[in-house]
Amino acid sequence: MAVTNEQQRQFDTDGFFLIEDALAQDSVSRILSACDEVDACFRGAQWVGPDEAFQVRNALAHHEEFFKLVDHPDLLPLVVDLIGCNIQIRTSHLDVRPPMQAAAATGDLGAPGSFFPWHSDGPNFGYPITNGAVPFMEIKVGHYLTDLTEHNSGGICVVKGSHRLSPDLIHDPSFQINPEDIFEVNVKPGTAMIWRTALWHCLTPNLSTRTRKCLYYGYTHRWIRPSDYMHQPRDLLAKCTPIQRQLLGELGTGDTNYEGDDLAHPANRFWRPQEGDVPLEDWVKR
Ligand SMILES: O=C(O)CCC(=O)C(=O)O
Repeated sequence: MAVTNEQQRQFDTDGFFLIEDALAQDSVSRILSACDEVDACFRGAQWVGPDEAFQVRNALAHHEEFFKLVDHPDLLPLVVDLIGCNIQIRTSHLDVRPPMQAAAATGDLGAPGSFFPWHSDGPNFGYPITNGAVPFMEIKVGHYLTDLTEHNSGGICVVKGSHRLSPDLIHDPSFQINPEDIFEVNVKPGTAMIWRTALWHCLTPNLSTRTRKCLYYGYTHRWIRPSDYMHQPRDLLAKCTPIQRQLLGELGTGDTNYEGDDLAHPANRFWRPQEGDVPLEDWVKR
């Protein structure tokens, strides 16, 4: 529907691509205010100090501005093109990273034991490794809301092409990441990154004077369980469109008969969707 040949090539080869101005500046400003509201609400309650990095999971349920990004009209078509239509959100998170002391920049980028070591995303016990790599399980859309154009401003770094390697190598002391493969995501506010979460990633220290704020939305196949929720709050689901309901892990019809009526042959409708369960499928066909 939407992905260009060049984006697809970058996604397959490097594991990610960037979209400048994915969010307009007025929208970035509104989302930044939402970040501050959510931060004010959760940080104190979790005893996190004002200078410490802070994360809120299942962010989409905590502010209307975060919820709106679930089915962004320009980005969702890219996601669906890349991973398919039988998908849901596994996780959504807000990450807030205040400036750090320069001492935090000593040591190697992403070293084990550092403030943010190299890793790829996955559940406890890991994703299965198939032919030496993680099968294509998940995409994240990262929204960068603050200025990250300077080196060491707390931006994410990814290792190009690392989705084609086993994450076990991250912990192999004899394996050296080629410095030329490390890409520091130095971007303007409003830029989005679409990436495979099997990519190895870490963060640079935030030695800028600005607090870095960003949001992530991870989309995965619906036969995988979400990590942030089993079911989203009822009041949130009640206001969803069928597509939003699907993305929030429910059947698009709103039906709660998840296994069908055949007691002898129950069939989970995430695995075997019935008519209307995957509204994104109809949307693609339109
Ligand atoms: O960019 C960040 O602050 C954290 C990114 C990350 O580690 C993740 O999304 O898994």
